[in-house]
Amino acid sequence: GDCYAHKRVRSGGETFPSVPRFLSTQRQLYERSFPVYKQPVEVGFFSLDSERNFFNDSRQLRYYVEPGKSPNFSLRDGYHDRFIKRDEGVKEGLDHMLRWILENRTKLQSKNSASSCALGVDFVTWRGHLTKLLTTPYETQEGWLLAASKFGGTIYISEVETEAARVNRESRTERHKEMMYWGFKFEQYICADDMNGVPDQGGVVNTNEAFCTVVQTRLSDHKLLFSGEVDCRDKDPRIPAPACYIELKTSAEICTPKQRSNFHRYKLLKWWAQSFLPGVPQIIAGFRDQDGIVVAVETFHISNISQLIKNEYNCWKPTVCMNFCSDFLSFVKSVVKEDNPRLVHLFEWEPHRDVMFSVHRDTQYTFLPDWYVNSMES
Ligand code: 0WD
Ligand code: CA
Repeated sequence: GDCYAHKRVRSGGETFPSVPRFLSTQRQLYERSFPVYKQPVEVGFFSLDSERNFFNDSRQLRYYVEPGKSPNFSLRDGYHDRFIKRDEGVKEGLDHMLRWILENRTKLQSKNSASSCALGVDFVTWRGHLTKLLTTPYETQEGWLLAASKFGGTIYISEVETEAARVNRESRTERHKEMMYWGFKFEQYICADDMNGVPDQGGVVNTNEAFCTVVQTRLSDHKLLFSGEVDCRDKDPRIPAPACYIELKTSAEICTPKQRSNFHRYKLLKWWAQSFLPGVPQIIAGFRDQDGIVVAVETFHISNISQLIKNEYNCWKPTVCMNFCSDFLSFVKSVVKEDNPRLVHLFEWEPHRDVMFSVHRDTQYTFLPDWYVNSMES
């Protein structure tokens, strides 16, 4: 018969009336049929300019200009003299998204008017936080901390930097810092500011600038509203968002079967998760050598990635990623019951462990700003 001790459980530690205290991240628990994931719909967008000012428009949206198969871009160019880096010590939390919500709430409310809660969605967060959830069952290096607060019936989820991530950030080598620039430089080589323009390869790279799409969708019974940064779009104005968007990536050139296998097993998982969530259909990847020269450019269609990886032994599965995310959101809903913008449940996870949480009232973890709470309540 059943031996409970040998059964694998997704979540447990219940005390009456059944609030689970942890959530397992073991892959095999999430190998079931693919959950419902509605086609993401773009409900809006916003821009952050060179000084990180918010604009409720698409002024920072750029246009893709095809680079050709082997373009010889030097990604090191401009690192010392034409690079303005965003201050990563400034923690913005969900603020830009909240600003967008305030300025567009009538649009959202009329769209979701049948719903009981104010915004008509269960969760508000950044796309990047959801990407971390999708990849959790396969992650062995980096843990995460996600703060959650319920306000007006919606649960807001905002990342908190882990100690380990802070130490890593503050101890990057000069080489690593330069390599982080390479991805932004690649964008500059193939993006134009105007539909009929050409890339300005001699311009300044400023990582304060961003264009973000805001999409609405549903995962199982979780209505989601999230925003993600988009690198550029196809020039053809007939393609609607988010199908017109293109994600740009750089990666080390692949020279050996081992490197190809690692690329499929680790990098494609992160690339797939990030673009699948907002419905971005393709990735343009620049493969570069040790000296930061782009030696090849390849297109990856998100819908083909799961086929590409099927030959890898013991590889990641999209269904595990999506089912884990869905179960995590159910877990959060079961834990975060009190509607209170100053109350934070801090969900924490370390590789090879279960997801746990702790409770914080009116502490430094409170992240919904007064300007947002007051404005939503009036
Ligand atoms: O303060 C924080 N802890 C975070 C802020 C964490 C995650 C995101 N953000 C903000 C950023 O300010 C950025 O404007 O959200 C925006 C992007 O959100 P996202 O799309 O949800 O983030 P993600 O999918 O992780 O990253 C998308 C792109 C990255 O491109 P690549 O190709 O490397 O994945 O956004 C950029 C980066 O170019 N990016 C950031 N830019 C500034 N600050 C950050 C960040 N912390 N994280 C990613
Ligand atoms: Ca990118």
